[in-house]
Amino acid sequence: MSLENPQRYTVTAALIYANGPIHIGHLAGCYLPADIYVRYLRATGKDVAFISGTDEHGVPITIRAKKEGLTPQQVVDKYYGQIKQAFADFGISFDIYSRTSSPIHHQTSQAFFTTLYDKGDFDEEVTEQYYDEVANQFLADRYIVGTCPVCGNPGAYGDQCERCGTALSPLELIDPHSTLSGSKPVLRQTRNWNLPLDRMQPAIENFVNGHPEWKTNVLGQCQSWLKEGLRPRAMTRDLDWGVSVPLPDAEGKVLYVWFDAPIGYISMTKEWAAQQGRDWELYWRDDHSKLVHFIGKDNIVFHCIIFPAMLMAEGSFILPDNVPANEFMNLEGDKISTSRNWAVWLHEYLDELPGKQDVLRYVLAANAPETKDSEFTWKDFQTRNNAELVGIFGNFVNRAVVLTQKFCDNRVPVRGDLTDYDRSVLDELAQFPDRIGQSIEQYRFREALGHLIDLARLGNKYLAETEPWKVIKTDPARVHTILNLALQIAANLAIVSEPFLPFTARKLCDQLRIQDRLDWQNAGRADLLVAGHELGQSELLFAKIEDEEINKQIQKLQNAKRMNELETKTVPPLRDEITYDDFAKMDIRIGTITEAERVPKSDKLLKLKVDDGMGGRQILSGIAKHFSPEEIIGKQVTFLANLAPRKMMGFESQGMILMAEDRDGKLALIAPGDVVWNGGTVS
Ligand code: B3M
Ligand code: ZN
Repeated sequence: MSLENPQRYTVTAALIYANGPIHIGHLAGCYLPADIYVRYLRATGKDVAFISGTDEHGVPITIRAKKEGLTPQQVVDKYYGQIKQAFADFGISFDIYSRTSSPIHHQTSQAFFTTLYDKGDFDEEVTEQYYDEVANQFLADRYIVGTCPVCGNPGAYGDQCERCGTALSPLELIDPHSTLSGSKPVLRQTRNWNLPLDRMQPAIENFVNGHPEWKTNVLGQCQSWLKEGLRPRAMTRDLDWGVSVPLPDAEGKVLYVWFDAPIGYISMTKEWAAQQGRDWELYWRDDHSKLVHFIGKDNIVFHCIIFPAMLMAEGSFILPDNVPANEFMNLEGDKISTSRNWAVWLHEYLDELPGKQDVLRYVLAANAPETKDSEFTWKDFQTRNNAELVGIFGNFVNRAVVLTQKFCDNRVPVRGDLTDYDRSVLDELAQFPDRIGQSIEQYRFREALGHLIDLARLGNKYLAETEPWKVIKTDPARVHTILNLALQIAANLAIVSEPFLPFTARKLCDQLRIQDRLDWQNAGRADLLVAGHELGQSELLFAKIEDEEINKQIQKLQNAKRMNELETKTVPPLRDEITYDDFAKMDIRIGTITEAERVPKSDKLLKLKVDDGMGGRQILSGIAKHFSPEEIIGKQVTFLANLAPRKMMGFESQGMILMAEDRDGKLALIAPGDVVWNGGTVS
């Protein structure tokens, strides 16, 4: 069960590896929902610590370093700053954004390890692992490649074959070699410390089963792990990058990255509390604190099983109350992929669509992969912006403030008697804050956002039905009432939109000139703005996005895909060797195309007439997809002149046009175009 009436909240968002820039999938999966949740909690006056930072250890960092020709330290320094900035730019309102390379983190995770060690919670185990005698180090699974025993892929990794998807262990690879030195690794004995998850299974089951309120995608993964039976897992690794194991005889060993990283939540809370003069222990050791981990689906087992097991073993910390993990967001019909550059990068988005943070926040929240994988498309981005943000939200607010300028001297007008319709609208208004809040508290952010837009819809409908722009001619006092109500709805929007659209909420507050009274507790009221209060400058909250901007983004993605295909395309293998005599048999000549037409019922063939200096000949060539008849007439070509004639689609072909094919499959003419003798030979 979830904790009732918590006194404070410790909210964490995954500590992303500092090994690359971040994209919309990261935002949608974890950071945006966490931020909406936290902003809402703050608006309701709750005591919250919103904790995140970068994960700077583990093989993902060392591999990146090798790829970029940097040291691991240089890699994490480079990406920490970039990532932190991107989150700040999109208004992700962490209380602290730190890093696991900080001294306090090393110290905290080592102390945690020592506590478990001293209590005898670990099992020591000696195993045989691959060792690279040239690089002088044990090899992490990802540093070993070999042939996949299942599909024969010669480039399978020690943990997985990416061709057939099979999970592997390094010992299963055929003909393994080290990616560090290329040498053949040898097996060496090494000692590590295991967390006995097998023995802890009953306690973990108890914990998971105590939370039937968790999301079904999360519970589903937990149950499948538990059903398979938990196995002991080593909490130390033989690696030269990470938090060193705090034991006298553990030279060259570091804490397993999934041991130290979640402890990062604790060490970062300590760091924040020290800055703020607060007591960190309240956020981790008080039973009235609610701990919530926002993550993506690939991190579920670590946050729902392994970290809770560590916390239980340690004994002095609270356990997670909820782990509202999201599924993944796809992009234009394909999985987001850093290596294939199939992504919308946050820093590029802001360069190209400046000032549109809230549009992205809105579209990502509206399509959040809450229960299953979801999809981002630029067309949908445009539609949601133009129809919902501009057409509904922006339009309503703009009409309310512009009409107030025009008819009421830019001051909140005095409200007269209310009609039944007015009262029903105010009744409805009063229900929205709770409705939105409840959806947020249940981690249903899409639904909450739907309610928010419904509130703007209510305002729009109110103006459309009361038509103040017409009534002004006959009944100005009635218009004052209408606009007073409309402005109250706008002020409410400023409050309840803040968790989702913080930049817009700020602009709206400036336009309405409201700074205080913005607590969620006040939302739903119809007296947020008092009569006579002067409004600020009006300004459109959202702007229409034209096709041109969207097409540019789509084009950019397609270019990325093409570049990637080119980069990964390999040179085709050579055919069997031929002798000089084989070659000399070919009579290759040059001629000029004098006629060209499509062959009926064929989308590949062109029927060409080639001037070969010997009276001309007909050649059929499969180039119709690359050249139109018009553009090829008059071009010089090389052709194989002594190929035996054969029939194609009912026409005789007397030879073969020779062309070069590039990596992209595009054909190019190979005659220089200025040979003066048709029928000349190629030698
Ligand atoms: N660094 C995996 C990731 O970046 C891992 C998360 C740690 S959360 C404590 O997706
Ligand atoms: Zn395979």
